[in-house]
Amino acid sequence: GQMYNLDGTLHSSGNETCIPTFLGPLTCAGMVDNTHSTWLNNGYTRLRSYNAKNDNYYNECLELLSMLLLTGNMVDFTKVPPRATATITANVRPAGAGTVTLSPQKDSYGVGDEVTISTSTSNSTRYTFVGWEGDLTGTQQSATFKVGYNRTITAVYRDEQANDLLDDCEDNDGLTNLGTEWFTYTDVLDGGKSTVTPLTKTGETLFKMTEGGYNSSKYAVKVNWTLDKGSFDYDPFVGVGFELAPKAAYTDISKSTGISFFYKGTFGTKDTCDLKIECGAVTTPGADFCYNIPSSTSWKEVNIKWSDFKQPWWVKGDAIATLDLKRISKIQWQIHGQTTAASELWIDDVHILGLPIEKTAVKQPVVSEKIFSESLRCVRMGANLMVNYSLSQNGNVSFALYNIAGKMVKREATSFVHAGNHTAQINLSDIAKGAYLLKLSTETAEITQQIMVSK
Ligand SMILES: [Ca+2]
Ligand SMILES: [Ca+2]
Repeated sequence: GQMYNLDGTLHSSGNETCIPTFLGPLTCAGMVDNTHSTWLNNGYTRLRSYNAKNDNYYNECLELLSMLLLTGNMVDFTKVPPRATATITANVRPAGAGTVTLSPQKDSYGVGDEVTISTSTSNSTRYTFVGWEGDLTGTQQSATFKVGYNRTITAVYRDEQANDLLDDCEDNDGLTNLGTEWFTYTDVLDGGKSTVTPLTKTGETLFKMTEGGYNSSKYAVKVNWTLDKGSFDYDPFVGVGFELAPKAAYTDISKSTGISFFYKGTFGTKDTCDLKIECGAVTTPGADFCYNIPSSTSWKEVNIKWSDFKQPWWVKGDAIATLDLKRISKIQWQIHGQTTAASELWIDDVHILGLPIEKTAVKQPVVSEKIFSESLRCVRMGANLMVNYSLSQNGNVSFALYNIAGKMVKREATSFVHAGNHTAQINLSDIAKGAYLLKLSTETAEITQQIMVSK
């Protein structure tokens, strides 16, 4: 079960995924005087953190009711008449994608009235309806409900002409359309024993797509994992994600409004999948803004506004940050939990909504470069790759090209080179299209650079 310290924080022996059964009353107990404001704040913050979780019958409503009753702030219905009317505010996102109709259409509805809400697009070749957001869920374009409270409802559309596709994976490389890498990671460096397949390694092993994507497409991102905490103190984790800029640099995505993608995957009942944004404004480890992704056995689309991302429930004080969209380095799906479950997650058709993404030169008949060291640069000249590099001392130098399976496909003979700047020429005419790693080796150092060869 769940245990609390008397300041409202979780007790170390407590189980943080359990339902917060008596947290509401406990929090109320902190209201006796203002010396217990930390206790009250901790309890309130924790209650709010449960809004996306299925905590069954001890839900937030009961918690809040108990708080209201115990504090005397509960409305006295013998004196105050219950709400008789409510309003419905309807929006469309992105603006201009369509219209929303309420039937009957009124400024104010009587509580208990039945209302049908429906949406249609302004341009069916351009916009696809994704679903309802706010005070209505579901993916049917028409829905009927009974009025009970003021609702704000948004019809969310996907703009098929928006040039914001991050990756549909169809080019079957380990890179996004920004030219940045997909990657995976585990808790092994923290003492955990979790595994993820495929496992990438910066600068060495590229992510590999899997056949069988959303909507009968050819490829998608897929990871398999097992969770095992080993000697790690906290919940074991694995993750998959993409960089927005190479080498953990920050990118400005403030022109965008959110992220959409298709996924399917199942997470154990005690496990969670969070979509996390790595932002330069967050300096406390683990305090990243995140959004909970529920299990789905079939392909499902989600469309999330940046403002829906929240920091974890335990974040307080200096760890509280603002999501600065001008300083984003990566976005990743992290699965963490308490089981040793093995499962899988598929991801496809990722859009950074509203961010203009011009597909990089990866598909053009050139070699796209990615610099891992300032001393190694590649430029395509016809069928040849011109490799510019510099040596700090005289020595023997060799070049080798590896495919993403790690197999050497080409090797240039070792030669003795003096210190300074040099250019080597590697013929690529017999190299098949795809992603490769170029490795420069001396007696004392190795430098690798990822290159894309397109014909
Ligand atoms: Ca790609
Ligand atoms: Ca695909």
